[in-house]
This record gives sequence, structure tokens and C-alpha cells, in this order.
Amino acid sequence: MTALLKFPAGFTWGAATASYQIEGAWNEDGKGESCWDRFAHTPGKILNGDTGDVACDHYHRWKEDIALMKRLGLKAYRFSVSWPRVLPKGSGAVNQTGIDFYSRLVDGLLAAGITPFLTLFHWDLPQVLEEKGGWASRATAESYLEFTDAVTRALGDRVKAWITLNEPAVVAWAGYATARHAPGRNDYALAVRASHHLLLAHGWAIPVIRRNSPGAEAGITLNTGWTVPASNSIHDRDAARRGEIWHRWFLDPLYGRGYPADLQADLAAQNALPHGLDFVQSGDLEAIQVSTDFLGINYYFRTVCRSDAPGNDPQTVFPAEKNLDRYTECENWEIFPDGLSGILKRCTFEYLAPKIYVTENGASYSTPPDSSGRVPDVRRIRYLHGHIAACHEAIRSGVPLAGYFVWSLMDNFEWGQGYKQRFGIVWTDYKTQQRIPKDSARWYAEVIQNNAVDPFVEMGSGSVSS
Ligand code: IFM
Repeated sequence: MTALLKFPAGFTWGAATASYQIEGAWNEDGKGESCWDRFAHTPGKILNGDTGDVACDHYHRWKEDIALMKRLGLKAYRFSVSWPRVLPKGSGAVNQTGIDFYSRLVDGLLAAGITPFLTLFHWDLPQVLEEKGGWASRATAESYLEFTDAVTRALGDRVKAWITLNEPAVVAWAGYATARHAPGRNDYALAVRASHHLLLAHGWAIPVIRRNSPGAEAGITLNTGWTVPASNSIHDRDAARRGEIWHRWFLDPLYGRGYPADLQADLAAQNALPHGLDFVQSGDLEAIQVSTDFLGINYYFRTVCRSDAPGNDPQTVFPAEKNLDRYTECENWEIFPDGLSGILKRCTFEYLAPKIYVTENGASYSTPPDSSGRVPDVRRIRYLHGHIAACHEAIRSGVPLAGYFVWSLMDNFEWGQGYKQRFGIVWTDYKTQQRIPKDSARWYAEVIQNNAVDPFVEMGSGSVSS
């Protein structure tokens, strides 16, 4: 019999979600409009005209969702707070009903023995703030402090793990440069300003969290793909270097290195820095490099980069033959577990992150329930297995990895792709709101129970009832 790949005692096994993707109740109980409400309500922005108006109706079904998490044996649950539910106008008066919702959720999780990991901002900015410039405006970072103060004052006695921001690169680049996400702006110069104000918001928030939630741990979550050149040619290698803007632009200032000079030059060449770094004020970089307790890493796929000529935008290359054993159902998301161990090592040995959580990892496959009501999502099990094994290998190499959160607890609103992409280990029937644990949920429950994975994929029968 082959020995199991054991994880360290106390390893945090969890699942993650985000407010706009699951809550619904978009205009109930005093909640204000978010930039994602506005974006999704604008025709043509989201596939099939889907919106998060109802999503998984978690706002009303949170009790049964906690019961489900308990049945899966989750040790931790990562969720986010909807800023406009708490501060409908972005700043100023607190909506107590909104705070009470999260307070009940936290109490319910603790009663079920599940540790809450709370993300303060996972993309649903109050629309009123967006109208004043959104993250391209420094004032948004100031309002974010009010929001952080309100949430940490209310929940800081019970929540002991805080994540300031989820994937600031996606907020900045997809929201302000390429218009793929809310607020749908198409201006690289705005995106760079947004990236700075997001990082500043993070830096300013950490001392507030420390004050209102003594003894808690706090960090930030970045999305870090694994970017490699298609060949050893100087141009391809340069394309891969430029592609690293998604994570290096954020990791470097967070870990005290300031904004990387080479990426600044790339941005200037794209006219994205028309006035240089004029938005960086004295003291900002010191605030951003504030010491944190952990780094959150979201990892899904690798990117292979090619450039035909110097200065060309990095091109992403994909093998001519694509299949679902090599790719998930998200277009061009190549399955590459070694990229996860690679980025974990890089954050450990190059940036000296003191502790790391994989705060998201998972795959979109739309395998539906079969005639017996079972969801045999074998590909997702393979995907998760490969990446969890990569985490194990990283730990053996010295990475201080303390936990792993699967994305996602249940199928939910996948931003521009609406409900087409299904990342859940639990099937969501959007007509009835029934939740059905997929085979991957049963498999993951066994991993948690054993605190280990088999070195080879095992499609265990599991013991979770639906
Ligand atoms: O659904 C998203 C999540 O909100 C942020 N990280 C990536 C996931 C899959 O695209």
C-alpha cells in the first residue's frame, strides 16, 4: 500500500465564496447598489444577461449552507462582505441590518466549528463610490477604511482571519483597463492608478484590523498565475516577463521593493503612465509594505507567452489540440499543478512571505446530475488532487503553507460568464436552489477527514449525504 501524503497537523481545509457571487438579495434590507449590480443590469455585459440578483440565494439560505459545510467537514469558510450591504452609500451611515446578517453568519459558523476567513473586499464596490471615480480615485481608499473600521468593530471579537482584498490585479486590469469586469472602463492609465489605491487601501486597513481585532491574523489575497515563455528566445522570455505584471506589480510593493522599474517602463511605453507615478504620495509605499501575517494565493492555470517582435503585447499560446483532460471549461485555462508549487516557492523564497494560504483553487466543469441525482465530476477530482499534491510537495520543500481553500463551495455567479461556468464542489440547481454535493465534495470530505491525499487519484465513495 502506498503511503498517504499527510499534511501538517492543524492544516486549514476550507472552501471559498464571495458576496456578489452567492448572496442574491441585491436590493433587500437597506443594501445599496454595487458596481456589479449596475454592470450586470447593463445589457450586453454578462453572458446570457445573467445577474447576481438572486444567485444562490445564500442571504436567505445561509443556515442550510452552514449545515452543508459542516457535513463536508470543512475546517474553515472564506466568504466576503458586501460593502454596500454594510455602508449603502459607501461611507457614512452603517446599515445595521447588513452588519447583523454577517454577525449571524459568523456566529453560525463558529457554532458549527468552522473558522470564518473574512474577505473585506471581493469586488462589489458601492456604485455611489464608483460614480465618484471608483478605485481610480484616492478617496475610495479612504472610504474603504471606514468600511474596514465598521466591519472589524462589529466582528473583530469573533473573526480571527482577515483578508483585506481579493485579487486587486483583476479589479484594476479587468475593471479599468480591459472593461471585462465592472465598472467596465477601458483606460490603462486609470487601471494603474486603481492598482495603487487598492494597495494603499490594504496598507491603511491592516492597522485598523489590528486595533479592532486583537490577536487576529491579517493578509491580502493575490491572483498569481504561472507565466512561462513559449521558447527560449529573447522575445518570448521578454513576453513572459511582461506578463508577470499580474502579480509582480503587486507583490513587489507589498514586500518592500516598490513598483518594479521594468514594468513601469512597459507601462510608460503603453502610455499608461502619462504623468509618471504622480499618484504615489509621500508615505504611500511605506503604508503598502506594512507587515502582514500571511499571503493568500489564488491559483488556477498557467500562461505560456510568446512575442513575435520586441514590444508586442505578450501573446498567449495554446497547443493546437485542446481537450478537457488538459484544460478546464474556462477558455484557455490550462491545468498545470506544478505552477502552484512554483508560485508558492517563489513567494516563500523570493518574497519571504511568512505564511501562505491557498485562498482559491478549483476548476469549472459543468458535469450535471445523472439520472440517480449523483454528480460524477471526475475531472474536478483529478484537478483538485493534482493541486493538493502540489501543495504537499511545496510544504516538503519548505513553503509555510497553512491552508487550502477550494473554489468554490457551490456553483455560483461567475462574473462575466454568468452561470455558465460551474466551479462548485456542490451543484446549485438555480431553479429550485437545491444544493447537491458532487462526487468532488465527497472526495474532498475524505481528504479533510484524513488530513491527507493518496499519491494517486482515488475516487472514494465518501460519506456525505445530499
Ligand atoms: O470566481 C472567481 C473568484 O471570484 C475570484 N477568483 C477566480 C474565481 C474563478 O474565476
